[in-house]
Parts: sequence; C-alpha cells; structure tokens
Amino acid sequence: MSNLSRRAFLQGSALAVSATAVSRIGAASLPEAVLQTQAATQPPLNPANGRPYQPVVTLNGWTLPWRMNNGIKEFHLVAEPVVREIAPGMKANLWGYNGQSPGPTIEVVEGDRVRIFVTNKLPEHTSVHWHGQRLPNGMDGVTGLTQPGIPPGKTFVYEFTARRAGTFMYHPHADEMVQMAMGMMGFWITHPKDPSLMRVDRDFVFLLNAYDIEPGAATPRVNEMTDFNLWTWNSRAFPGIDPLVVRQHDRVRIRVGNLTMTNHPIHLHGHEFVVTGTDGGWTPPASRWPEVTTDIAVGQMRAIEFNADEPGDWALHCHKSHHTMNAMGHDVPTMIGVDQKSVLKKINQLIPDYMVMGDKGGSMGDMEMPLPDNTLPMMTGNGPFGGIEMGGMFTTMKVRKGLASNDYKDPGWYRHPAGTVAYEWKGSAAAMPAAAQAPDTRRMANKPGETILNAVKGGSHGDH
Ligand SMILES: [Cu+2]
Repeated sequence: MSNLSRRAFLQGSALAVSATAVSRIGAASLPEAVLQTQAATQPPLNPANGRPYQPVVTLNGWTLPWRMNNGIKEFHLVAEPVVREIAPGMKANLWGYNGQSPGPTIEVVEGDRVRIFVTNKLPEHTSVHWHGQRLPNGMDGVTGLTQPGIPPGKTFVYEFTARRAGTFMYHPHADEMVQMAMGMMGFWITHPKDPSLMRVDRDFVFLLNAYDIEPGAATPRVNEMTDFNLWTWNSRAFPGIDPLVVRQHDRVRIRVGNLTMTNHPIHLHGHEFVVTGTDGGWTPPASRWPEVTTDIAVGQMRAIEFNADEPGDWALHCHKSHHTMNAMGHDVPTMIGVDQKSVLKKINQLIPDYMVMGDKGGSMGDMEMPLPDNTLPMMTGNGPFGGIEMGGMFTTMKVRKGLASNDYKDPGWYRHPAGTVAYEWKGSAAAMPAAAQAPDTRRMANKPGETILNAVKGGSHGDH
C-alpha cells in the first residue's frame, strides 16, 4: 500500500474500513496489513474510535491503524524484509514489520482487549514477544517455551488485555540475535484509562538500535556481538534523524527503549528532566530527581519529562562520543601531534591516494573524502554555523514560541536574539598572555617529557 493509500485509509476512518471489510470478505477476514513507504516522522494518529487518548509521535516512524471488531482492537503486523533509508545517501536491507524497521508503534489504552495478527513473510520462523506486558503466559511469544515458531508464510494470533499503562516494546524471541541485528523491533504504548493522568503536550518515542554494515555494503553482519558501526534511533543515523519540534513551555515526554547490545547515556541540552517512567510503569513522584543525562541499559525503557522553556536548537544525543559517529570512524589511528607531512612524500610514492588525517585533532567534518557507494560520512550534518561533525545517535530538539499544538514541521534553524551567540574576542595580540598564545608548540608531543619545542630550537615563547 502506498503512503497515499495509507492516508486515504486513515481519513476514511477505521469504522468505514471495518464495515467494507466485513461486507466484502466476511467477518473472519484478517484486518488490513497497512504498509509504510516513508522513513519520515508521521503525524500523531488520533484515535478514530475506542477510548480517547493523547497520541505519541514516533521519531522517523508511525503508528499502526487498527480496526474495532466487537469491542476488540485488531492489528495486523507483517514480519518481512524491508529496505530502510538509514539517512539520505544510505539504504540498508533490514528485516522489519509493515514496510519499515522498526515496525509501527502500537498504541492502545489501559483495559483494551487487543488482538494482533502476525504474518511471517521472512525466510525463517519468528515470534513476537510483547516486552514488559502482563499477559497470559502462552501469549508471551518465546519460541519453544510458550509457542512454536511462526513458520514462513503462516499467521499467528496473539490476544490479551492491556492491563498496565506504560511504555513497552515488541521484538522476536526466535533466532533472536539475527532477527534483532536485522532490525525487528517496535514500540508499544499503553495509554492511561484516564487521559488527564500524566498528561503531556508532546510525547515522543524512539528505539535505540545498532547495526554492523561494512562501508559500501547494505546488509548487516548479523553475527556481530559488540563491534557495531552504525548507531541509530529507529534505524536512522544523524543527519537522517528528524528534529523533535516543540512549542515553548510545552510539557514534553520522550520515551526511549534500548534494543542494542550496550548502554546509552542519553543527554539533553538546555533543560533538566526527571525520569517519570521505567519498564515497570510510572515512577513514584518522591523517587524522582532532576538530571540532564539518563543511562538506558540494554533491554530498558525510560520516559523523561520536562518543561521546554528555553527557545533554541538543543542537542539531544548519546553521550558515548563514538555513538555519534557513523561507519568509517573505526580503526583510524590517533595522529594528533604527529608530523605526517614529512613522510607523506615517501608514502605517496608507494600509495598515491594516501591522505594525511587528523594531525590537528581529527576533525573530518569538512573533509571531502572518497567514500564507497551507500556509505555515510563518519561525522556530518551542516548547521547554521558550519559542519556539526556528528553522526549516529544525535538530533536536535527545536523549541519555538507559538507553534500550533499539532505542528511538528521542522521550523528551520533557530534565529538567535542579538548578543546571545558566543563570539570572537578581537583585542590586540599584545594583550594576549604568553601562556595563551596559539598554536601551542610546546605540549603537543608523542612521549611524556618530549616536546616539539626541543626539536624546533629557538621557539618563540618568551616564558623560558
Ligand atoms: Cu550510545
């Protein structure tokens, strides 16, 4: 189904779809398997029926429409190979659900009876585990333990009541390492029955995931255990991750689930937040403390909340700095302080294309490097002041005055009020203390005690 027909499906209301489906194919038919063709953030899906709730916004994702069948919310997930755009310029062959990886977000309300049809279009068996839910043991989706695997070409039905409000995930418990390394996962939100409970103005969700895709390749190496090279949010790497657009003074919630193989300290600039939700539900208010970074361990979910009071373009990123880099950043030696130019001529006689890299600190954001096709530069993205030199798990939260409550369009870069941007000091050179003169030729050395000054006799520093 094209994105256009999906929109028509949404506008036609779930009621109309359910009526035609029943009359045409009969009551025993499967719900429509709605597909998504785009990696752009889709607007929140306001519920057409059932209990009211404030919908979430899935970063570079979407929410799966449902049909009502005798009071039961019916969803149709299709496990299948997909092509996911990781960022403009790079596409990956992944496995996912309904056309994308991760799969669509499923949104229900506390107390809803839910039936999920899962059709397996993969070449091997799968299952779906509803991570964090209270449900009958036989609906828990662990292949071999609670059910046989869903064979290729077959459809299984899961049915349970969403008993607890909160933040959940879904993923296979079948050939797990391969299927999760290929991108099979999705978000699940159970909204509180009382829509005024823990109410926020904007509620964003995304999953942390990671891939090992060799530069120039498109399919993840699924047997990788620790050395991943693409650090992604909802299978997108910066600059492919959309900004979180927020109206100034909105109450904002950001829910993050971690399905990588390592922890991620998620850091927000310009605001303090509190963790209001974990895997197990809302945190008791007395247990909350303010912070600006929260570590999210493997398999965990966290919901953070704050008032977006400060206008601007605020960075939101993982604080492990190698997680804000893309492929090509690995296996490059540190060359800071090493004079490579003297040997460059000799090397070029042997390797004509050899380039000097990083002798002033490794900033490669502005460097034009030849890359294999389908490969992202390791640090990239342009801002209003030049290269942002980031990749991977990085995006911005754009706080703006006076946005409409349903406006999630990228407003462009922040226009700083006059006098509020860091600026260059333009005093005379004579006023500069000797110890502050740049560049520093004394302390950039390879061995402790050795200084470049020793080699360059008669250095210009006057403090010896
Ligand atoms: Cu990280």
